[in-house]
Amino acid sequence: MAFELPPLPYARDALAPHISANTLDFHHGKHHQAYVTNLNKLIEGSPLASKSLEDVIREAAGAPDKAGIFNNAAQVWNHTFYWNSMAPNGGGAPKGAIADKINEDFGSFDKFAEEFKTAGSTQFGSGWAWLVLDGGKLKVTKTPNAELPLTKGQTALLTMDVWEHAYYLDYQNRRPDYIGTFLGKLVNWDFANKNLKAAR
Ligand code: MN3
Repeated sequence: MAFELPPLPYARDALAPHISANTLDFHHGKHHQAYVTNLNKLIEGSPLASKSLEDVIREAAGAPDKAGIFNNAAQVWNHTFYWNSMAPNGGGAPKGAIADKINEDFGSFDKFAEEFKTAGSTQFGSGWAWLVLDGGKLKVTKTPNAELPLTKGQTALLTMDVWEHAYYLDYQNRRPDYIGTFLGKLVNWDFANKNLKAAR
């Protein structure tokens, strides 16, 4: 079974004006689709073709001859996770278990937000900012290119794409504005709560 591009969990214009339908047309319809297409080509006819996406990522991670497979498989996973990390009318302070855990592990929501903004804005070049659960504690991390928490023994709770293709059509070079909007208007705390519950 070849991997397929999952549909967006909302309409293409549902995140506007914060992220435009034009950005989602390219980012989901072209970039995410290309990772799926490339992955399928790279694993066609190999034993990896019958494995789960997570198992493909684990097997390809750190194997120099499988770098292309890792990059495309991880980017398929990362983008699906990213779409779900946002919601129409999202953003702002969290509620529920994730709110309590953020207060416990970061001291306050503002401190978490500051760390998350710093991670996103200091990731040089392409990559991702994450909220993860690591050894029972919440942490903010950043990863370059396609790298992801799965191969580091961490559970991802939220992610923000900071590749230029994620924001350039709407924000041009203003990455900090995109990050501020992600936290203020887009972040899907229900998804983070669901991931936290599943990890406990
Ligand atoms: Mn992307």
